Amino acid sequence: MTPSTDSVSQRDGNDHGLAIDFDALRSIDVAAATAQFGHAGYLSLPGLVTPSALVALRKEVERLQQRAKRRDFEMECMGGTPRHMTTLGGIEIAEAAPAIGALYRDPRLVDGIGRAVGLNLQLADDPVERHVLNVLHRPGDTHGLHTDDYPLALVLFLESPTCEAGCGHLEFFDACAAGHASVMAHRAGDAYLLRADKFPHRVRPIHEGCVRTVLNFAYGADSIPMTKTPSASILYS
Ligand SMILES: O=C(O)CCC(=O)C(=O)O
Ligand SMILES: [Fe+2]
Repeated sequence: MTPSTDSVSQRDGNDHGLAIDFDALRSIDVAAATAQFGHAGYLSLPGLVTPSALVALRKEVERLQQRAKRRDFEMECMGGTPRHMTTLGGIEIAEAAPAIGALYRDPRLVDGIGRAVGLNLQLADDPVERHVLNVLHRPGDTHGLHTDDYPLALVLFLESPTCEAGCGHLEFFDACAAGHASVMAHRAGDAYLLRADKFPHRVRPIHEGCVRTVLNFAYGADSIPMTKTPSASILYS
């Protein structure tokens, strides 16, 4: 599937009440950020979700969790890697939490992150994959190694383990530097951008008492062709 062709300026809606830190996006050092993202495939956006947006998003997600589905299986199309998590796909999120859909489309967000990574972004045309909820909450829960279909993932942390064991850390691999893994810790309120179609990534398992809740926003980019896999429809339908 190809990215949607609607232009950012035509998109609706800043009226979602989710005041994430758009100023921080505007004040990013673009040259440094694009260089880092181009090289590492990753850009950290600590504190992008302001304390008030965190409260509001958690309220939305609390409602969504009633609809979320438990998943325990191996994803064949991603090398049989494990999925032990509770998820909700974009169609249900759009229905039950329209504010999250409006934030996903907000030109201040889309243009801000696009500028930071030097890409002209497009909204994902797949309503299932465009914004998803991933919750790790049982001992051993993990989101196993995979790549995404869409090139850019923006991951927003609503809850994140703070234990010493590294539960829920993001691990991603540079396909060009065989075997080199980067490991990143994030706190609630943090966000990151990942070149998710190119850098295989996974979330390390959590143990008893840890909870990790994220929203993942997926975007296409004008210059990057994509290959659709069945993984999102398996995990989020
Ligand atoms: O939870 C994360 O940090 C990564 C999420 C992810 O890889 C995905 O939803 O495709
Ligand atoms: Fe991913």
